[in-house]
Amino acid sequence: MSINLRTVYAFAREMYPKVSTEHVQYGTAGFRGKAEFLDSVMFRMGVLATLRSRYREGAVIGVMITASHNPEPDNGVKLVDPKGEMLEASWESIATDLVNVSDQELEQHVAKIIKENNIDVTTSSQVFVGMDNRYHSPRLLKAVADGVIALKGNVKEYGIVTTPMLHYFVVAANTKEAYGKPTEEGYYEKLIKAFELLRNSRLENGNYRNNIIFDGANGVGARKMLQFIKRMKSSLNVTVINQGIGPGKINEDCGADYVKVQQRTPKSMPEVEPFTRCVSVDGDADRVVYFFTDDKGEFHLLDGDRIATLVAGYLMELVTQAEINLRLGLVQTAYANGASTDYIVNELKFPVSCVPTGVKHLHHKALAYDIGVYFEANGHGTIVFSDNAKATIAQAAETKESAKTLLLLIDLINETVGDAISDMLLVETILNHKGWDVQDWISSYNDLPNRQLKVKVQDRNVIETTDAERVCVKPEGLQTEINKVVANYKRGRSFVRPSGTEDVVRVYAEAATKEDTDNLAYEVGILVQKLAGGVGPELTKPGSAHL
Ligand code: NG1
Ligand code: ZN
Repeated sequence: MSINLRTVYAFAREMYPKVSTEHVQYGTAGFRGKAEFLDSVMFRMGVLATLRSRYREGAVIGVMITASHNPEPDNGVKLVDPKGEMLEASWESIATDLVNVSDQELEQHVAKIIKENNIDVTTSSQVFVGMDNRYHSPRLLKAVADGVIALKGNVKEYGIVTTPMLHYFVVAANTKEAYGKPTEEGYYEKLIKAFELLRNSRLENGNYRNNIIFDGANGVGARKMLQFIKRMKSSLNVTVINQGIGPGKINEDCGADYVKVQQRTPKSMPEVEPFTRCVSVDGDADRVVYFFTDDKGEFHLLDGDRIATLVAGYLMELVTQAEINLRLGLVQTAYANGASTDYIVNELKFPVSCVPTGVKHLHHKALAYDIGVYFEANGHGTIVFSDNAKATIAQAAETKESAKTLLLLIDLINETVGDAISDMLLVETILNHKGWDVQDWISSYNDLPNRQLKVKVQDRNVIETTDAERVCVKPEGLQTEINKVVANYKRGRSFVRPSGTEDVVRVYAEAATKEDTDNLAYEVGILVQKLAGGVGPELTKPGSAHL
């Protein structure tokens, strides 16, 4: 097979011309931005995925089109590596350069990537593409597919799928189906079978009730949950809200990000009994948080930290009962609630590490353990098991019930990436086994009040951080000022970092009381505005009328 790089240029010029010269960067989750500027980015990512597949000797590479929890007008693209991981870091800069060259430079630039990476363009390649249900996603999917075709690669379109489903398909194909069948049906089958065996027809237990409200964020998770319901033998009664069939927009006033950041129920929440278990996922269903309202109407959140501690504690119990020797560890980011870290270290006595934001960092660190549990506070996370862990557990399962349970849990968990639906089924399994309702779950420790703010600045990259983003090294002096402010608050902690997915600086604050937390976040936000080139209106002081 011979390829003609002229074709790439011709496609780009005629069908996917670059309409903006603004520099874009492959960030925490690939490229994101307003959909109307993304056609040329998508086409070029199709080209890159094909090159990467050839570079990896024909292994399947995934391309997911989604802007996750972002508003509806946004879209984005991220590449999935052969083992289901995020694109290797050194290729992120290749992606960034490729997307930023002009149409005229494109042909030569592609030739340069091929040469520098010794890519044999005569070999075959395979790219899997999936998308969320934004109205512009089909158009962008076609652009990715054309990028693959321009380089004579093979493309398989999965249509509307969740991000974790696409990761699963990639791994299933690359393991020659050892991980499962690379089809939508194969995915449902694998998860539902494990879930139903784990229920073992005991649908309710102790305080655990078999009903849940599922907020689908008007995204792809809602559609897929409906498919799960069709296939589950009423092992769980799920009511899906924000299904995406009404006027509601993806992630608008609903979904995991809204519930977590606003710390309130989705706007369209129906009247439910106090203490009803509810979950929210984000637009592409790779994040999940739980919440409930108590008998006084007060909102309570059970976020990624809660899920992580629940899962870690349970896995430890099973490993202990199975009398096997495995290294367990939990990975968090600076956004983890301080109370959760204290609980893990002091109560669970579980090794815990902190890494920079972004799943790739968490996933990577988790691989260092036999059983690595990782979760971001926003509900994105999963559990990875080493080959050694799998072999040890399989052997123990010949005699120990708890090891049998562990084997089923491995099937239920989507190890490739955070998977909202798989994580939810995992939490449901654990709560059922423990006989817990949300009150039992939330009483394991008390979250510190916390608050996030977004601050607009001229150039967010003036902020540089170190120590897993907990310390800001640039602009000079900002950290010293933050330290002074934090010192005034009991149990105060705050840090700032540039977002990798939005053009903002994020401020995180936690403290002993809600009032203190709001004030601390505000004070640090003002420092960012002053010392890091803030633009736009001044932040509103907590307690004032506009808040
Ligand atoms: P940024 O925008 O870099 O903060 C957000 C989340 C990440 C991760 C990515 C990818 C927070 C504070 N940040 O990144 O954890 O999930 O989006 O979707 O939640
Ligand atoms: Zn997402």
